[in-house]
Amino acid sequence: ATTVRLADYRRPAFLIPEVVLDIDLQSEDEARVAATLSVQRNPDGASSSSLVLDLDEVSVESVAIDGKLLPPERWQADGRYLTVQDVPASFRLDTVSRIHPRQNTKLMGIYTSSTGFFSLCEAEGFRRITPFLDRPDVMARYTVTLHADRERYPVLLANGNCVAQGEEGGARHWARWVDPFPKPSYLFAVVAARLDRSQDSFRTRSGRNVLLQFFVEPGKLDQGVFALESLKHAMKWDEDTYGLEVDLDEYNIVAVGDFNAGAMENKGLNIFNTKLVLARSDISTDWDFNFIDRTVAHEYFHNWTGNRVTCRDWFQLALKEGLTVFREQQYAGDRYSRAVARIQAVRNLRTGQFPEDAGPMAHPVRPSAYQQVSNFYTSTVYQKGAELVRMMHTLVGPAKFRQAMDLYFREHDGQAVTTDALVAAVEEASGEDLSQFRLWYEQSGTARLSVRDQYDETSQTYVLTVTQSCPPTPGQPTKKPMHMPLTVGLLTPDGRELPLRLEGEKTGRGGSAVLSLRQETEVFRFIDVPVPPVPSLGRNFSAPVIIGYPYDDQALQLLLGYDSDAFNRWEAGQRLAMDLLLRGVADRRAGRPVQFPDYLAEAFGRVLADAQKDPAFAAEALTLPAEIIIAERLEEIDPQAVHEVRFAMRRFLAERLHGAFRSAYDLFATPGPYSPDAESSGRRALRNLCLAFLMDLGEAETRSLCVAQLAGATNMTDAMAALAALASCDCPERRPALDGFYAKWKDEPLVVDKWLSTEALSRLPGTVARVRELSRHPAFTLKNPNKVYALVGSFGVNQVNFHAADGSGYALMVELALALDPINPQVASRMVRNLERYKRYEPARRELMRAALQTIAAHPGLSRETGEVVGKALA
Ligand code: B3K
Ligand code: ZN
Repeated sequence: ATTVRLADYRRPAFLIPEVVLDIDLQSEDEARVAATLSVQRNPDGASSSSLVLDLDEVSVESVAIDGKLLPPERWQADGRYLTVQDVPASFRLDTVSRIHPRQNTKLMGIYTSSTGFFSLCEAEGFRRITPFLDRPDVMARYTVTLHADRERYPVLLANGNCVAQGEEGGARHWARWVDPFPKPSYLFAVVAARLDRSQDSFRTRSGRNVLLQFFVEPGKLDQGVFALESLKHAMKWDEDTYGLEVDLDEYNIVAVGDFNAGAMENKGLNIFNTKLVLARSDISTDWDFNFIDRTVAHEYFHNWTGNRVTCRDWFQLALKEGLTVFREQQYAGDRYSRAVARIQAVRNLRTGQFPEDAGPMAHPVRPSAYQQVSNFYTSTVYQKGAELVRMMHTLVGPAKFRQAMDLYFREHDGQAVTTDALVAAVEEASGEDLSQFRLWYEQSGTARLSVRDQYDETSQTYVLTVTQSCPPTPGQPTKKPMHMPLTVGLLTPDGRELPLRLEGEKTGRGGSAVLSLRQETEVFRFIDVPVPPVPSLGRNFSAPVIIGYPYDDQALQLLLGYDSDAFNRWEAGQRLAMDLLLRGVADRRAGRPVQFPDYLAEAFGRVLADAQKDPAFAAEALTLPAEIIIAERLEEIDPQAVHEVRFAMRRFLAERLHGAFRSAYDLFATPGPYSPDAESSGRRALRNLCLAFLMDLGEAETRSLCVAQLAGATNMTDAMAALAALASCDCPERRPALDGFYAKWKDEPLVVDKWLSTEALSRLPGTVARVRELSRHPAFTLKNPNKVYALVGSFGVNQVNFHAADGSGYALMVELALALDPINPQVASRMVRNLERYKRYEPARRELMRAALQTIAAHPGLSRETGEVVGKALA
């Protein structure tokens, strides 16, 4: 396997400032691509007599320089490169090539979906359209002419503005698009399809009118209304928050059902997976609405953070993704509950990124080597990348951070830069020395903070001692201490917030202090502390680390009830439950009875009793740590034990709080017509959480309630909550509910996905066989990523059934991943990642998982994408 290294980065030998493409979509099977590139030797690059262009599954027919066809001995095309020999310093290169959209099941480059032709180029898909220097530091102005059948593909789109269009002989038509902004090839996009269109407009604060258009499969325009509203919100938010305006006359969004990613920020032509853009209350849940709003905003925010200022190379992916996820999180915090948005982001980090950081694919936010860049669109780059930006924001404060962003755009607009450009801008605008902070981009692994404290009554001082460490990760046996903010508060034993004053400070700091950690061990001495306080550590999750402090249950109950920081109120509840869950797992494995204390039920009961104040927060606070998060805390993972203990705790709470859950279920009914706003979705979240707890007891009365909710639901949130509860309940109502749901929704692909996923997530025995059966169901196909994610992806995170003790879940994963690999290697390698952490499991499962990985590794013709994952896992 070839490894690409950051250390080997060289500036391109040639630049291509202008690209003219003529794409003739002759049939679904074949398109002719004529490219005219203006090529210049790069004065800053290495000198080379031949031009080497990237190429992938493109057949090159002819090559000409300055209008003269080159004889075959002057150029060679192998599977990966087109090499043109003895080229001048500056010239026009014409190539004519053929591509095969319908055979393109990898869905990278130009491919077909039910209504026509679509494209996805990030990261290395443009080379699947035409030979090119397919790297983000080669930026060009594009002029694109598309030709296609007029009847079958009435909509022809590309980046930028449509400058001309017309009819052609033989029932065909054409359109020409010019994108005025130089861009890297990964932001290139085209669409030629039969689509319905709706339009709107946005007036920028400088008074320009921008045409907004939404394109979707015929008959589904009503499902695009929400996304267009989100787009306008996002445009306004970016003006208000960062002073950034949309820079185009026309901004188009296209929805497509076959798509490898969630969405793609192509300049002026965002292409979205239908799952992340189509919304209607009867088929989309509150969660879908929220995710769609954020994703539309995220792709729009990329127009500045990603498109105007882009990445020099793919090691710098977090430059655009970390920053854009951070902006998306700020947007969500402003539009919904700030605390709930933060809690959800942290839960994401803990379920996705922490395990990744503790496994064989662990890599720094700015990786230093990869085999396949597509394997590095990871939770580390996205979620941890956002946490790094957030830490800088916390360290310098919002005003300086905003100045830093202004500076960043002033200095780097139109450039392809490294992650350092952002750090340097923050440093320059704030005067803060971030040299040590840069280690965050280079070191992988989740850091630990071990916090100890001491109170001295006579001197009224309270001393916090914080020691940081970071476990070894692949290629990084030892780590240096990192610079990070630790936001803390101190509470009196009756729950009041103490003013904070560090020794040597003239004035106090109010109730929260941002402590700056740099040394391995740091000591903070607070003075004028009248009582032994309870520390609130890492408020608002100020750094992406694991904080260890010996809290007792009383301290946690105090924080859960009184901390002024909502995130840490939630965190206290999670710690309270986690301590008991871990004790439970230990007891169960030692053959001791698993029991839970009264105070747990009392603490949860108080949250429920208080829920009226903020139902969305209460729903988060009453959600137990996920199985994967509990597993992460164990020396050796026994997923069955984790599941049983967590389930036992749920049943304990459901029994003790039965009446409270039942009355909250009635109390939090949402009156009036459906709306996905924060308040009503919070009420639904809490109500459905009550239903889920009650359903864990499996009583006939609750089952009827659940069946009635499913039958009477006027929105998908309530329907799905009921269906998911029934799917994990061994009862006569179960099968008819699942079958009925499918029968009702079999013509709505996105709802069929929900059904597949619900079946695959069931905790009941028999799920492995059911998933295998569904993989042969007419509603399922390996060719559609959404179907694969719904069935196989959901199954892969099913902690009980994927990890079935007999290895049947692993065997099924091997079977499906190997069938998928030749069709869509990018998606297949993601599925295989469910096996990568086998070393963390108890011996029997460890061996079964290792054997599964070995079977995959030994498979002839395995893709490079999947090969990288299994290779690293088995190393
Ligand atoms: N930039 C795209 C990622 C596409 C990845 C395709 N392999 C989506 C996003 O982060 O906004
Ligand atoms: Zn992104």
